[in-house]
Amino acid sequence: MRKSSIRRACAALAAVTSLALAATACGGTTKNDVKDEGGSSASAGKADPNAELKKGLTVGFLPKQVNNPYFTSADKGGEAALKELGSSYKEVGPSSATDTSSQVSYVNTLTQQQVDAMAVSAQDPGALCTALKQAMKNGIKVVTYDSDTKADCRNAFVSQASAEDLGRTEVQLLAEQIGYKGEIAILSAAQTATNQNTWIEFMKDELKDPKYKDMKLVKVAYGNDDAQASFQQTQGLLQEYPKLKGIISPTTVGIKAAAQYLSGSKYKGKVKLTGLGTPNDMRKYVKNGTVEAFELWDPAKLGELAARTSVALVSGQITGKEGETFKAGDMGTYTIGKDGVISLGKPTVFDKKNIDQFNF
Ligand code: RAM
Repeated sequence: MRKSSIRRACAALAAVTSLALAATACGGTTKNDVKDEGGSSASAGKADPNAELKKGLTVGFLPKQVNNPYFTSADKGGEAALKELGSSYKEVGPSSATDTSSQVSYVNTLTQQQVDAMAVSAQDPGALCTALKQAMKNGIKVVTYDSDTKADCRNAFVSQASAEDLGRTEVQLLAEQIGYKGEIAILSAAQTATNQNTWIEFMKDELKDPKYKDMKLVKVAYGNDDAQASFQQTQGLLQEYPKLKGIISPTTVGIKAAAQYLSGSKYKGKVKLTGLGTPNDMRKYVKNGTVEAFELWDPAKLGELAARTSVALVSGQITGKEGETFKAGDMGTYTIGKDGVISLGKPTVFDKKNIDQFNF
């Protein structure tokens, strides 16, 4: 029996006390009790690709932010997949994308509740590490999705697309729209967000190419995935840089708020806007000429893949090591890449020609 009462007590203790205290109080824990002591690089045991998928599991989803439509779609995808697989879903999470301490508490709660796996979109790369490692010590499989932590703080990361592709293509999209000339700015989410910061690094690298020599990145602003703050940051950017030619907002909350601001201003159609948005949020701004093109993946598919990865880990089909493969239902076969990263696929670019074909 995996969940002995001793383990449950130790898990609860460990989640609310320091590691050292829990280790002392629960001393004598055998290697079999502690299934997995580390993340992707340190996962114990060997994968058995033919292992049967377990049923009756509970997987907890912990998004960056619960009241963000992007995560509502993503987590619904996870919920539907778990239902199909005969397991249960639960969702917990903060309402602000900058409430890292709440995210830590939610990890501890899921650990105390002895879920079988948790799927986490990290607000901050390092802040959750201690809590996530504690969860793994208690035999809970940890998958990050959308926004990663450090590689040794989880078993696998389900990534939306190649971070490099996303960063570079957003610069390419904007460059085409502004004719490779002029001042540009980035409107991001939280300053600590692993996913946005990784993409921004690739944007900066892309801008080093001589073909962008007449483009200048003047500022990276942060709207914290808050609609009002993102709206105000957009307004502030245009006040500070009246010659601004374009904005990249690699966040669904940010791009929507920026589009809303531009659409009602004298800058509509003149200051170009691209980035990552949902077709449903952006449709009206594409149709009214505020936005030409932007991109995204299907959030529900990301959530589905996070759920299927969680169940494959708990079932022992994979451990998170590079090269392991597993079948993710109708989504097909996925191979784990370097550092335990599983990539959903390529994003879609939306514009007025194709936007009506999508409903998310
Ligand atoms: C927001 C969040 C999320 C990001 C999307 C594109 O909803 O910041 O983490 O992946 O935008």
